[in-house]
Amino acid sequence: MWDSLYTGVIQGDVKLIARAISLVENEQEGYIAFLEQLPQRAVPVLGITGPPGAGKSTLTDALIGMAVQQGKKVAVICIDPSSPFHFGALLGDRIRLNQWYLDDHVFIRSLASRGAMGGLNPKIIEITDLLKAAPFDLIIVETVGVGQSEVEIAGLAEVTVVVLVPEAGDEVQTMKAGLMEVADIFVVNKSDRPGATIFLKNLQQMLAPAFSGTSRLPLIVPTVAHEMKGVAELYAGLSRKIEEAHSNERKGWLLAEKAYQLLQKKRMQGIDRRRLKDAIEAGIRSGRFNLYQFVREHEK
Ligand SMILES: Nc1nc2c(ncn2[C@@H]2O[C@H](COP(=O)(O)OP(=O)(O)OP(=O)(O)O)[C@@H](O)[C@H]2O)c(=O)[nH]1
Ligand SMILES: [Mg+2]
Repeated sequence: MWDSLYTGVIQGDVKLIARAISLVENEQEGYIAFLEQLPQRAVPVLGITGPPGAGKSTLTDALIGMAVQQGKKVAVICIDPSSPFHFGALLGDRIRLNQWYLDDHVFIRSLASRGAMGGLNPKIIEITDLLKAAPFDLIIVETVGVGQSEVEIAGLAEVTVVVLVPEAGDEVQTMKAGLMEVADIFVVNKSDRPGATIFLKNLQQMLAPAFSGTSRLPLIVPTVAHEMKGVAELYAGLSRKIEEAHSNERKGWLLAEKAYQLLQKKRMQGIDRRRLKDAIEAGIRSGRFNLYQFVREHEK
């Protein structure tokens, strides 16, 4: 079974790619050996994050259009948060990216975010690596910026785009330091809305001192995604950032970050809060519970 999946992935058979993703997601026996066999092609991964409804899917749609026009093949992963404050994401993406579902230059897959912290999908590293073995020229991962996801995306993507909207004024004043560090490009989408010019200026003023003297000053690109305004500029900026990412030391850091996360998951395997609580309660009932002794016994 894995042999035919291997061939299918390499050849870009979308049905077999979809099946391989499901099997990896479900940790089907043999999946690690399968991943180890896959060739690692240097396909850039682009992360798109930002608050709910900022226009990430509309931008993704526009970027797919530009890439396809150049004859490129694109894979898109949409992470649907399973969190209660974001209903209907799946349907929204389906509708907005609809036109691409039947295009053989484009592969689209939705994955659930299963992390308690609103993070990405637990197998997102493995799944993007699987896609890198297939004949795609660009991989886009769209994720709603809640909880940990926007910091996680930066550990996954060569280039991270954070999409903001003018209404986010106050949020940006108190922008999480993490968000500022992860962005290679800030898109100010919905620039047709009132307050866009002031917002843009404030963002520039806020970022400039933070990055003065470094070469990592993020680009700021205003867009009106559904009218394709600014999208060509964004695409050009992206291409430049992707090239930079290939030529600098970021590659080593990215791989280190991935190795760290994979090792962390492996070491934490079988450790589960509910089971810990049950064991602790049993210990308390027996009248001999000591936290440090408990931890030492569970280290192995
Ligand atoms: N006025 C205006 N509306 C826009 C713009 N870009 C997108 N929209 C609209 O904003 C809404 C949300 O767009 P999406 O692309 O689904 O946003 P998203 O960030 O992918 O949303 P989630 O995935 O649900 O978080 C849609 O109704 C879009 O048509 C823009 O530049 N200006
Ligand atoms: Mg979306």
